[in-house]
Parts: sequence; C-alpha cells; structure tokens
Amino acid sequence: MSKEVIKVPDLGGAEAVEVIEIAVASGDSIAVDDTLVVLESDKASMDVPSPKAGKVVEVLVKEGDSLSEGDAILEIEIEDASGGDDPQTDSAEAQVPESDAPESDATESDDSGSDVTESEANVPKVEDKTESHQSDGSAAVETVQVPDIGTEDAVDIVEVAVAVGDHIEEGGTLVVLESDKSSMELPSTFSGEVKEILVKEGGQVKQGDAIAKIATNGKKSGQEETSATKEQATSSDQQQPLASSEKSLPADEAPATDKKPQPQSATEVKTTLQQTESDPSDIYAGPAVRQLARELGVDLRQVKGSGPKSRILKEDVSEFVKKALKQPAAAAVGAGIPQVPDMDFSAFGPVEDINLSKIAQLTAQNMVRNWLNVPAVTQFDDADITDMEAFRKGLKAEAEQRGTKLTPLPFLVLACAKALAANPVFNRSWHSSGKKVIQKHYVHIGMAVDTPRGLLVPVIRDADKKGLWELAEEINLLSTKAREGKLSMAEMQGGCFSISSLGAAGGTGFTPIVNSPEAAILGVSKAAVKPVWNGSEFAPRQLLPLSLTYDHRIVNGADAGRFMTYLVGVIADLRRLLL
Ligand code: CAO
Repeated sequence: MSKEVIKVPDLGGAEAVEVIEIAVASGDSIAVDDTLVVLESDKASMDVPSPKAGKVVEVLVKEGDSLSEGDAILEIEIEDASGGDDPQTDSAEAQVPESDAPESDATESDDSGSDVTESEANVPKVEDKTESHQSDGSAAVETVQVPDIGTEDAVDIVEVAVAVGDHIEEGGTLVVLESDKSSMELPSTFSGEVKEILVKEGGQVKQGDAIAKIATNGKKSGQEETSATKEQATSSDQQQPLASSEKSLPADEAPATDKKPQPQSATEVKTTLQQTESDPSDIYAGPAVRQLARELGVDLRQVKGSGPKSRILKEDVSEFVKKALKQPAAAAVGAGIPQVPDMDFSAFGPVEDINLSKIAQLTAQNMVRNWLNVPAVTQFDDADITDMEAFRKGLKAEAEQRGTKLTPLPFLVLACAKALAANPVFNRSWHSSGKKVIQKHYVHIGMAVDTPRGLLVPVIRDADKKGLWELAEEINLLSTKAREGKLSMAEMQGGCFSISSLGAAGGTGFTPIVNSPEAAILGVSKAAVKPVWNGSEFAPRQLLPLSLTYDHRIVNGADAGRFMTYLVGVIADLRRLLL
C-alpha cells in the first residue's frame, strides 16, 4: 500500500488551463484510465486519465483552478504497486492510454526529450492531408481529409457545419467530431466553395477519410510553403499526432519556444470546443458531460449551463433529467408548452383528489398528443334519417328475435365504411417524415365506447364488407366487452376512422378530436325532428347532426365536403349503399 501524487501531464506547452470538472472524489476507487479531471482552454477540452488504479485519498484541485504541466491533481493510495505504471516513482503523471496513441509514435520523442508517453500529449499538428487535383493557379477541386486525430479509431461526426455551395474560408469549420472523450472542430485547409460533402452527421470517420471537396480559386492552402517545408510537413517524423485530441491542447496554447517548426498552411487542427458566442445553438460542454448526455439521451441544446461562461455541467444534465422525469406524463407530450400551474383549490372551498384510471390517464395523453399534432378542422352537416329510422324501427321485432339491439349506430358504421371506400383520402395516415402519407386498402372502423373506467375505442374490422345484422351484433359484443374490461389489445388496434356517438347522451353538435394516426373522426349528436323545406312546404324530418373532424395535413376542405355529402346522401337514402 503506497501513496502517490498524480500530476498534470504534458499539455503541449499550454499553461494555466482551467479545471472544468472533477470526476472523482476522496474515497473513490478508480481504475487505470478513469477520468480524474477535465481541463479546458478556450480552444480545447481534455480528460486527464489516471495512470494508476487505487483509491483517491485527497483531491488537491478544485473546479476553476488553473493548472500547468506537473501540477498535483490528487493523491492516490495504491493497493498493489504492480498495478501502477511505475512503482519506482513516488509520483505519477497522468498519461494518454497506450491505446489512444498511434503506433507510429511509439519510437518518437518530443521536443522536451520526454518519452513517448509524454509526447502523446503533444501539440496537435498535422500534415497537409489534402489532395490537389490541379495546382496551376486556375480553379481546382481539393479534397479535405481527416488529419491525424491521435487515434486510429473511428470517431463520430456530430455536426456537418457546411452545406454544398457554401463558401468556406481556410480554417473555417467543416465538421465537428466527437470521441467519447473530446470534441473537435475540423477546419478546412482551403478557402473556396464546398462542392461536395463526403460524410454525414451521425457517421464516423478515421484519419485519412475524405470529408469534403472544395473548389478553390486555384490556390492550394500552404502553396506558399517551400517545398522543404512541405516535405517536412509530410515526413513521418513530423506526423505529430493530434496528440490524442482528447489529451492535448492546440498549438497556439503552447509557448512559441516549445513549438516545433510547422508549415504555415492551415494544417493545424484546432480541437476547439463547440463554443461560439454568436451562435446560441452551439453546445458548450466538456466531453464527459457530452458522454453523459449521450448515455441518458439528453439533447444538450435543451440544457442550460450553470458553469462558467454558461458551460453545461454534469449536474445540469442530471437536473434536466430529473425535471423531465417529474413532468406528468400528459404534460411531457406537450413538452415546451407552458404548463398550467397546479393550484391549491382548498383555499376556495372543500376539495378531494380523484385518482385517474390507467385508461383515463392514457386517454388524456393521447388527446393532448393528437390535439397538439393534428391541425384539425371540423365540418358539420345534418343527415336526414327519417327513412332510415322508419326502416330501423320496422326491423325491431326481427332484431329482438335475433337477440340483438339495432340502434342507428350500425347504419352509421356501414355508411362511413362505404364513404371511406369512396373517398380513400380519408383512409390515409400521416407519415412523420412529412414526405408521404400511407394509403390503407382495408376499412376498419373504431367506435368510442364510454365505460366506467374511461373511453375505449374497439375496432370493427372490414366494416365495408359486413351487413347490418353482423355490424349490430359486433357493436353490441364489442361495447359489452369494453364495459366489462374484456377487450383485447388487438380489438382496439388497426382503426382507419372513428365514430363518436353521443346521440343517446344529447347535444346538438361537438368537435371530436381526431384519433391520430387516423385521418378523421365522425361525431354523432342527438337526432331531432325539425321542419325542413321540401320546395313547397315545411315537412317534419328527423335530422341527425354530424360533425366531421379531419386532419388537414391529409384531407383538404373540398375532400371533406365531398365525404360529408356522400355520407349524408347514403344515410338519407340507404338504397345508395347498394350502388
Ligand atoms: N340520436 C338519438 N338517439 C340515439 C342516437 C342519436 N344519435 N344514437 C343512439 N340513440 C338511441 C338509441 O337508438 C337507443 O335508443 P333505443 O334503445 O330506443 O333504440 C339509445 O339511444 C341508447 O343507445 P346506445 O347508446 O345504447 O347504443 P348506440 O348503439 O347508439 O351506442 C355506444 C353504442 C357504445 C357507442 C354508446 O353506448 C356509447 O358508449 N357512446 C358514448 C361514446 C362516447 O363516449 N363518445 C365520446 C368520445 S370522446 O369525444
């Protein structure tokens, strides 16, 4: 058991780099390569990994401290000296893990003469990796490639910062890359017009991969360089890796004396954090925070940073998640919409809490979802059901013989099924891509059933192929099952269109909410006998108020007019169902 002090590794000459995050606490057990602290300059952030496994005795720095190479970070107690890198020393410098360093570095040493481990944390410089198709001063198309980013592993492309046709200046950001430990902007090595983007957001790239083609005005970046400089830049011993971008700071952080001669071209890769004050959509967060956000599925653009310069801290991400989890499920559907505050109604009189059933909670969520997602329009009309009612009443005795109940509803289901078949636009569903709708070639009709536990919508399959008796029996069966809580999930799925019949309850009209992803819903109100002008006189007719709410993304007003006209037509004259 021995104690060691872990120190800041070679920062490529950078000094006074801020501690933005302390990833461990006294008493923590840590493994080799676990992040101890995150350092950040104005251009880069880096995790400092532990070179030793053991138990943290004391953290010797605090957030906001400025550190330079060799400064003590923490004291660690090592159980087994053999577990460390160098049991001979009483202190250990945090190092870049072997796996992060390109093999070619294994035999190199940096300016300071320190060994490979230190050189790995070196100034990020890369050779010019671009390919010129033409270099005679006329227009040329250059391919920008991923430079040495200090790892042979593929890294994620989290942002493509340009579009085809954009003009980009040399040094302007082309893409933002992110590994599990750092993020870096990859600058263009040319000025010119972006001709082609060869990568996409969400993809991955490795050193040498082509990123984009830039049409330059013939002047290749670094063309002014002497050939000697160029040679130097491309020679193997100049291939200073991006020093494992996770571990190094940009060259301009290092004192001039520490820098190796570099070509004057834009071959320097700046491992800048995505931070520009001019663009508030940029995310200002360190790699550890980004990783946490990725793990939790948090969109960092929605998180308010509480750190210096509004940097997003781990606590901000945790707080964001906690808040999101506390939101009532229904409210979460309308995220971003101001909440109606809960009130203490007891201040105004006696109150009681009534817990909602699962069905009622789910219905509330679906209603909010559909209300917020569907641009809905409701169209009204009255169907003349005088003849239909006469016919229905004439069938009453037969219905009783059959042991069933024949209400207006089976007629309406059949009429809607036929109207749907005749107006297929109503049998479509919106696709979330916003680029297509889905046409259904079956006609399943849902019917809203009021049950003691809440609203349920069983579905009558292939309603257009069924006769009145069959429909009446199915409606009775499904509504009984709904009220008794015996509906299966399958019996509530697959609807193309819904009917909400409040006729028995009363009312002259209402605007039902579309049961999305269906395109429309028919509201049925209470039938009433009213005087209707027949051309020569007012005659008493039984009118059924109908309200058709439709998703205006799928259905146009003219479509709705045609549907309604067809519907009231077949209801008024059932013989039309035969046509
Ligand atoms: N106008 C006048 N009377 C009507 C009518 C209308 N539009 N619709 C039905 N009636 C009559 C029926 O004919 C029946 O009377 P008779 O027995 O004398 O024939 C009586 O009202 C009761 O009908 P019912 O409600 O038992 O049967 P139904 O087939 O009309 O409806 C069902 C079945 C399951 C749809 C219904 O019971 C129900 O639950 N409706 C509520 C739907 C709902 O809650 N919608 C709101 C959804 S959220 O917007």
